[in-house]
Formats: sequence, structure tokens, C-alpha cells
Amino acid sequence: MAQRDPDCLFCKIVAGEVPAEIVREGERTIAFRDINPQAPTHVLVIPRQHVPDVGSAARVGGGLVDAIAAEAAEVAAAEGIGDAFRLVFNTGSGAGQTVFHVHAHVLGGRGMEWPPG
Ligand code: IU
Repeated sequence: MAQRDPDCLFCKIVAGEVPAEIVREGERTIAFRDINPQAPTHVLVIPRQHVPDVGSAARVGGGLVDAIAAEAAEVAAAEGIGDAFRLVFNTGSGAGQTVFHVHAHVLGGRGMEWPPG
């Protein structure tokens, strides 16, 4: 798989070129703490492969979105929030996406409101 965008910050985290507090590493994904946490637990799950957003990840196929979601659930369980967490894929700048390497935000450890802001 080709798989890296040399200008992508999260690809650099995958490569170990930019520091991150990694909480879990798998064959296809890594999970690290968000540098600007919005909840007591705020972890990002990303594929090692560079894919810009969740729709693109679905189109890549091979169960990539499943792998991200399964890893997110494992992260939540390991963080002690497996019974109550929010999983968010911001998609597009209008929805708040700022890093165009797909990532699932795993948020929990506090009450969550709906609708989100
Ligand atoms: P967004 O959904 O694209 O807005 O999320 C990007 C997240 O990446 C955001 O919550 C940032 O705080 C986070 N982040 C990070 O954890 N480490 C970094 O070096 C950078 C952004 I740049």
C-alpha cells in the first residue's frame, strides 16, 4: 500500500518523525492523545495509511473503517470509558476537520451534550 503524504502531519506521527503520546499501536492503526483535549479522555485513532477522510477510507475498502472503529472501541475500553464515549469523524473543513488524514476522535470521561456544537 502506498501510503504516505510527505506533507501530512499525521503521516509524520505514524513515521515517528513528530512526537505524540501513543496509547496503542496496531498493524493498521495507531492511537494517540489529542494535544488539545476536549474531554478527560480524548484519543485520536488513525490508520497508518494516508487517507484524507472517512468517506475515502470507506472507498479504500478492505475493512479500513471497521479497523478504525474496532480500535476506537478498544481504546475506550482501555481508558475505562467503554460504556460511554463519543466517536467523531469531522469531515470537511466546514465540519471542523483541520487535519486531512482520517482520524476518529474518541471522547469521554465527562457528560456529553446533544446536539454537538
Ligand atoms: P480535526 O477533526 O481535524 O479538527 O482534528 C484534528 C485534531 O488533531 C485536533 O483535535 C488537534 O488538537 C489534533 N492534533 C494533535 O493531536 N496533534 C497535532 O500535532 C495536531 C493536531 I497539528
